[in-house]
Amino acid sequence: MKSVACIICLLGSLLHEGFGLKVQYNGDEVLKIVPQNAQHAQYLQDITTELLLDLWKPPTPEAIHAGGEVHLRIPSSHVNQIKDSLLQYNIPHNVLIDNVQQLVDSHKVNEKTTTKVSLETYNYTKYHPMDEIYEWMEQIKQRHGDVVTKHYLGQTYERRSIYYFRIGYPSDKKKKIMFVDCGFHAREWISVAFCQWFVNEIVSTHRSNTVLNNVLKEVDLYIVPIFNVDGYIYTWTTERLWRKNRAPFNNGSCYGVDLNRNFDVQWCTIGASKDCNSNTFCGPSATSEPETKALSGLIEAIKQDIIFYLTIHSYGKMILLPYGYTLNLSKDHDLMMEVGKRANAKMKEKHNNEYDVGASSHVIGYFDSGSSGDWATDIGIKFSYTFELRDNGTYGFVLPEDQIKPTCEETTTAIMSMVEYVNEKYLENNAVVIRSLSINVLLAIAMCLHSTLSS
Ligand code: 0X9
Ligand code: ZN
Ligand code: ZN
Repeated sequence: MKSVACIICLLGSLLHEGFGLKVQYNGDEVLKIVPQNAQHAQYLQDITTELLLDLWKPPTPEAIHAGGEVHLRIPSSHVNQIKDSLLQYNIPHNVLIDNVQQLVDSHKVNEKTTTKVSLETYNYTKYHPMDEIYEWMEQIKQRHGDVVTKHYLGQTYERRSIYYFRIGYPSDKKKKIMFVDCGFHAREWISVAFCQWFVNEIVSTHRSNTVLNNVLKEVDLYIVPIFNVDGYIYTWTTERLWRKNRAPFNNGSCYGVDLNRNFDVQWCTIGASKDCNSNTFCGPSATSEPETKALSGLIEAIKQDIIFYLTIHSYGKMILLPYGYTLNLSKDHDLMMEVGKRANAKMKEKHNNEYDVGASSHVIGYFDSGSSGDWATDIGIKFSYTFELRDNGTYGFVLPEDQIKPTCEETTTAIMSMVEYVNEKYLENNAVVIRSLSINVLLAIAMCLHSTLSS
């Protein structure tokens, strides 16, 4: 009798815990390590490859080099051994996170919500599970039909729907487009939180904000709030630190393509892996993944109208320009730097926080190929930026919820400066330009008067 009760109890707790499949990070540490020479770098590459360790920065072992910061999660079982070798080889290091599980657990407060999602009470300073985000998208569409339409982008590997919003006022003329996507990498939760924040910001201010009001007459914002739906769900149910999608390979012996290595641009030539165990697995071929097919299909179809392509990641506090696959600069690099630096300066005014702005291969410390940002540039989209939001590694992918608000505020400020740029340079019916014109005219008159009077 006792054993029956015990089994029932066990079954119950298994059900409650999602069959107890959740990967635990008890006692795991994230170390910041700075290899001083080639041997140090080699040692770090060897252990990450052999032990299949979870690299947080750079995302791929080949990219570890002397002088470059390495952020590495070490399972509790290996912490002492690895710290000992680091000391023995004199490799400088310190602890960024001393118990990953503890940090992960601090975010799980609202995991099981029974209350129905309502826009009035939706908390934009919390991370939300996928079912709530689906419900939120539906409600945004219903409530804000005056500016928002919701569209089907395509299907994930596990056959879930990916959606995007088109935000703008109806117009007879062909509209320009600013495209924003979030949630490429599953564990980068702040990215997904940002897109929700940003959409909310637009639907709540589009009438009162004159620039936005003006821009939305001639420009549509396309926003994909969450691209890698399967991966994101997996980070909630099973493995918080998952990065890729959930496509199986080699008869299910390994899973997941890095969606930011799967685009058809210099595919898998550098900074990507052909090994499906790797966090930067580029997939069996370019655009092999249904997610990649869906996004590149939509963007291809509207690319003549897209002025800005923005893709939101974390972490590292960077605004990255193409390219990741070469040190060469893109043809509009100087102009893009100007616009990027301006966004950064505006952002600094918000919370006195600055990001690094520059070509990806020059700034991030590693190469990559097959990224959506580089692909967008090479199909002819003029402004393509990859944002890496907060932080710099203190919490890394497990950014505490109290940083959602400041992060989203500063990022909104940065992107709004790009919206202002579009307003200034690309719109026919532009209030600010007209006003600045008349200021110039006034100035000219004043100068004429001045010179006539003083002569
Ligand atoms: O490596 C990546 O995919 C991105 N960093 S992350 O830590 N979020 O994974 C950066 C991609 C930037 N590359 C280009 N713009 N080419
Ligand atoms: Zn509205
Ligand atoms: Zn990312």
